Amino acid sequence: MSFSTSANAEPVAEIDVLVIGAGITGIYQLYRAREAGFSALLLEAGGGVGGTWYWNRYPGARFDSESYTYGYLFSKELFDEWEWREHFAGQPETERYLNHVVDRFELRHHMRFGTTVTSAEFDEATGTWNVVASDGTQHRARFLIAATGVLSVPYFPHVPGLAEFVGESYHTGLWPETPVDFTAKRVAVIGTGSSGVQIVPAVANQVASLTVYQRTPNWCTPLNNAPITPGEQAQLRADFEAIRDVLNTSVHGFLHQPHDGAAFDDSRAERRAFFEKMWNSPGFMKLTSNYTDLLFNEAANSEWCEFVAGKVRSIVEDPEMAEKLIPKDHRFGEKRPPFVTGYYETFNKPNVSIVDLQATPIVRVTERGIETTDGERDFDVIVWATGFDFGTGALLRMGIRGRDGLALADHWADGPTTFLGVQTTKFPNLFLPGGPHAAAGNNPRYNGDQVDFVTETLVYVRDHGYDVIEVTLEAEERWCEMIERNVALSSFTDKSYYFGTNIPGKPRRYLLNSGGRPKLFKEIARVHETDYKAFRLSQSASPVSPPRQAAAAGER
Ligand code: NA7
Repeated sequence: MSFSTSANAEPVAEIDVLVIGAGITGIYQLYRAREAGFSALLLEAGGGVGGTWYWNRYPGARFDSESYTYGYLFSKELFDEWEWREHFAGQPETERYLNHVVDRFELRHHMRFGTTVTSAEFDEATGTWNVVASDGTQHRARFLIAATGVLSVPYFPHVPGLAEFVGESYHTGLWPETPVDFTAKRVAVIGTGSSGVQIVPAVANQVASLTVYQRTPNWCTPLNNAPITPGEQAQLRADFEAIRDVLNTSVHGFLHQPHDGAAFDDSRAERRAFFEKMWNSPGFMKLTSNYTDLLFNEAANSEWCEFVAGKVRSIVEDPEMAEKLIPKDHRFGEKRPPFVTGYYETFNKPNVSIVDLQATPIVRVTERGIETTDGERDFDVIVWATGFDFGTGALLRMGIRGRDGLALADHWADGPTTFLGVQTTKFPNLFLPGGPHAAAGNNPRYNGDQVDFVTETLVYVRDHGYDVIEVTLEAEERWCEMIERNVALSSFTDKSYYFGTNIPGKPRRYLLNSGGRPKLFKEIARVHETDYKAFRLSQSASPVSPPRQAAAAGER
């Protein structure tokens, strides 16, 4: 890294690659950029490594992808030496793992924590990004890689009186490093998405009372977690190459084998037995290995829903409570299904109650608690498990400006436009792995594909003597049309936050990659076959540093 002086005499750190975010994607991107010979620095708003797995440290936070399918696959040594303790690791184990990775590959030295990016502006003359951070540091980067994650801006609903509550108040996605003591406290949890249904059973035994404020119940099914036995550990190590091959190529990025039959190929009794098997299967298998037509055949879906509803009724002793916990407004797969451990059982405890916000909506938060249309309840702790500004939240809050000072927030006023979820027009040298249009399955696998592609792209630019790369409008439009076209093939509807519909005023746009991994692979292959025709490559007018391996410089 070299240092020069800016107009206002602040030192400016110059760097090839500036990564924003020390989550699973950013860590891998930093590793790959350095391995490819770039000088690289990573800025992270949090006090430590982990991203999602740093901020979401609430009790009960846990993977619902199998641990060894979520972790990195780029190093057999790493895979061999890290022993996940559970098939679905809890947040503390994941945070330890990511810290281990950072230290093992000597990345910490290239990271700055507690550093929020406040502005990032593209300088046309030099083809670089000028980045200012909350600690007053300035950085000039050839390539800016925002690995800021999709679930990194917590959403607090606009409830009157939010700031008036004098007790403790937390959002699951902004959980403090100092553990929260729930002992003998009166606790409210608002929200019953994946986070809410994880924290409820995790704190129920400690609290004096637990009141769950539910607007919409979800189709929760058991996670079926278990410790990884020594025999399984040995098998995982022995199978590393095969596991990596499956995870690097499978449509969803899971190891799960798809089922080969449709629901009504089976008799009713066979379906019942198969659903029982699914109920007892680990995590996402209920989606990835269920009947092939489960998500799109209404009769099959409703039979599965009826099966799950029956399970809820058999677990929850109070029939009225059970009915409240059974979704009535959406089928399985319309929203991202949560996976639970002891969630329904929690409602059999005498100190746990539920407030149905559809019957009695929240009126305001008061000094002492929460007022709904049926009265006020007092609390010591309120937990907001109310979700996130998914996909674009962080990217639109960093003051990113591209060509001609164009703000990303204006460029994406109607929703994100990308090519491969990796670049957007008018923002040269900016890359967005793990952002909108990225995933449609096990996130680290998709985001890892993007990081690999970004890295080989940076190498291509460098090795061909260019220093500016920008996706063409044509390529971006092709990708966006593909996303729109394939939304019909997705089981998610706009009841899901994947459309941004949980945030008032946010444009309704599909924020995942609706074409899935095969489309990503296909387009990446096309980029290679056409020698990067999807991008405009050029050399800036006043390059800051000469290209390292000048070859075919010039505009194209
Ligand atoms: P989610 O899945 O977006 O869940 C948010 C929950 O908060 C959901 O139950 C919402 O009810 C509820 N919510 C949101 N706004 C309100 C208001 N105004 N009043 C009451 N309840 C409200 O977020 P999570 O953090 O649970 O999970 C996010 C992802 O993290 C998850 O999918 C995994 O990928 C990991 P609604 O359903 O909108 O009626």
